[in-house]
Amino acid sequence: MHLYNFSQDTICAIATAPGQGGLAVVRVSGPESVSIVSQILRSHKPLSKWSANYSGYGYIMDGEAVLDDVVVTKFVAPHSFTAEDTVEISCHGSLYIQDKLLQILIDRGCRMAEPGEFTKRAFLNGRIDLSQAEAVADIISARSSESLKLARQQAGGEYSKEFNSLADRLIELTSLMELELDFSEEDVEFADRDKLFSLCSSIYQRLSKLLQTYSTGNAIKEGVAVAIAGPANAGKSTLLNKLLGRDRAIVSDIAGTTRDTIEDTVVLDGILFRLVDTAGLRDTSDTIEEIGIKRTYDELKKADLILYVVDQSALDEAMIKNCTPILESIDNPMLLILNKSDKEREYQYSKPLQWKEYETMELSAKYSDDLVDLKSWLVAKAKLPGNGNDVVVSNTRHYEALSKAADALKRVIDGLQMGITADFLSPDLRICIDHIEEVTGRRISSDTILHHIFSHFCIGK
Ligand SMILES: Nc1nc2c(ncn2[C@@H]2O[C@H](COP(=O)(O)OP(=O)(O)O)[C@@H](O)[C@H]2O)c(=O)[nH]1
Ligand SMILES: [Mg+2]
Repeated sequence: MHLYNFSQDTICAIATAPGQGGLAVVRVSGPESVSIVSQILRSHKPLSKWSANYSGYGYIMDGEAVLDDVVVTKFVAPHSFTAEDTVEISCHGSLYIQDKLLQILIDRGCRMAEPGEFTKRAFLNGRIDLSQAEAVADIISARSSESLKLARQQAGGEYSKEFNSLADRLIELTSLMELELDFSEEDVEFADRDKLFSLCSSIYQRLSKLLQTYSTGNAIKEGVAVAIAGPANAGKSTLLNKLLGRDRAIVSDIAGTTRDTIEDTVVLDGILFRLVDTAGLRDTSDTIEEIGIKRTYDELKKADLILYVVDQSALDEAMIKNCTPILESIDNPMLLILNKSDKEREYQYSKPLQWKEYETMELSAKYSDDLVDLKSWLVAKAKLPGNGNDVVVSNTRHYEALSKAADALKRVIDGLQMGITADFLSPDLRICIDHIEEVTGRRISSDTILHHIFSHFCIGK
C-alpha cells in the first residue's frame, strides 16, 4: 500500500550505476523539484528563471559550504521523461557526494524514489503506455544489438498500435453482438454471422502469429540457450572454448573432465548466445559426474539450440548405439557435429551412418581457426523470420496475456461455428479484449500489477 500522495510527492534518486564513478546523475522529479533544488543551488541566476531544457553550471551548497560543482539540467512539465518538472544534477561520482546530495534533497522535502518510479510516473501521467515503460527496462538491460532492436521496437509506437488496433476491432465486434442482444426479442440479426466469424478468425490468426514470435523474441532478449552435449571426450569443451574465443572450460583427454555444466555468453552477429558446456553423457559410477549427467539432460530440455558433438574418428557401433536413443529423444533444433575431422577414422563401421535425418556438420574444434560455418548455423537458427520490422513479442507478461486472449477468442470462434447465441459469446469477447489491453495497460487499474512490474526496474529509472 502506498501511503503517500503519488502526484504531489517530489522524488529523488541516483540514476547512474551504484558505486564510485567519474560522474553521477541525481534525478529529481515532481512539482517541487525546481524549488527544492534552487534552495541548494548557487548559480548565475535562480533555477526558477532558467528556461526549459537548459543545462547550466553551479554549486551545490551544504549549508554555507560547497559540496560539489555540478551541471544541472532543468525540464519543465510536460516535456520531461516523467511529464513532470524534473531536475537532473550531474555531480562528481564520489560515494560521499552522492549520499550527501540525496540526504540534502530529502532534508528539503524530497522522498527517495522507489525502483522504476520515474518510469511509472511517465506511465501514470500518460506519456507512455505500459509496454513502452517495460521497453525502457529492456533498453537498459540490452546486451546485444538484436535485443536492443527488439526493445526499441517496443518503445516506439508501432508495437502498442498493433495491440490497440486488435482490441479496437474486437470492441467494434462486441458492440455489434450486444446490439443484437438488445433487440433479440424482435428477432432481428444485426451482426452477420459469417462476417463475425471471418473477423474473429483473422484476429485469431494474427494473435497466433504474434504468439509464435515469442520463443525467438524471448531467446534474443535473454540470450539464446545453446547446449553442447555428447559423449565424453568428443571435444565439447574444446568447442565451447573455440566459440568463446578463450579458454573457459578445462580440456583434457581424460573422460569425465567436465562434471558440471559451464555457462558463458558470446555475441555473434548481434545476437547474444548462452553457451552451456555439459558433462559428457556416459555410464558412470562417480556420484558427482552422475549429477552432472542429470543436469545435461535438463539442459537438453531447456536449450533453444543443441550442438550434439561426437568424435567421428572414434565412432563405432557401440557409440552409435549409445547415442541414438539420446538423439531420438531431442526435440529442439539440433546440429550433429562430427568433430575431429582432422583425425583418421579408427573404425570402419559396416553400415552407413544411420543419422541421415539429422543436420550434420563435420569440423575440427581443435584445429579450425574460426568455425565460420558453425557460427553461421547458430545465427541463422536464432534469427527471426521476416524483415526485422515485424512486431515481435519478447515479454513474458505480454505472451501470457495474449495466450489468454487467444484462448478466449477460440471459444468465440467455436461458439460461432456451433451457432451459439450472442449472449453466450460476448463475455468471452470481453475477456479477450481485456487481455489484449493488458499488454499496453489500457485496462490495468490494479496497483498490485503495476507495483509488480515496476519493482523489477532499477532505482533511478
Ligand atoms: N585431433 C583433435 N582432437 C581434439 C579435437 N577436439 C578436441 N580434441 C581433443 O579431445 C580431447 C577431449 O576434448 P574435450 O574438449 O575435453 O572433450 P569433452 O570431454 O567432450 O569436453 C582433448 O584431448 C582435446 O584436445 C579435434 O577437433 N581434433
Ligand atoms: Mg568437457
